[in-house]
Amino acid sequence: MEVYCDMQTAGGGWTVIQRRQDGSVPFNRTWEEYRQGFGNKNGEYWLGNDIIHFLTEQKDYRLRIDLEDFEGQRRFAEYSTFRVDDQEQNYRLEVSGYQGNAGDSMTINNGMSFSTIDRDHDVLRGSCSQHRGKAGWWFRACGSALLNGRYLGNCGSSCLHSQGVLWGLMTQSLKSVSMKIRPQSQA
Ligand SMILES: [Ca+2]
Repeated sequence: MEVYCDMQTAGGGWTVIQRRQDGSVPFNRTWEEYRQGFGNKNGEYWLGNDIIHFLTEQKDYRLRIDLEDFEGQRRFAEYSTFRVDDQEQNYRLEVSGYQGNAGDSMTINNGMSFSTIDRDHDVLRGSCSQHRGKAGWWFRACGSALLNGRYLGNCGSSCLHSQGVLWGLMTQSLKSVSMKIRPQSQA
């Protein structure tokens, strides 16, 4: 299994589990595709829920999210604990210990199962995935931040923002995002 490693950001040693940067890879995917992973390691991808589970089961991991908008504004969010359960538990998310300057848009998803367009595990009657560009995510309700939304590009106010790539204090659909993990024991 090949993955992209970020050896520069905040001490390096990060395994990148998700990356968006140009919209070349669609993220409106099925449960099975999110399970296996998709995209390519030198560009945009989702590593795959099985692998993310496998990694985060072996050791205690932290999560870092780096974000950039089309005006060059860069922010980050870090979580001291990040773990994803197996498929039997619908890849339930455990996340806590926010720090950063991007705002905390993940703690609200703590304890939620993963949802996709074809498997709805959010708390609402409808499908948040359907409402949010058919993305896969640990939706609780449909209004949450979403890093696997549609890559809308630099479309300003003409965008349907609710389906975009959105996070916390970043008000536009984002230009680039990466989610990366590193063992807690690593400095
Ligand atoms: Ca639902």
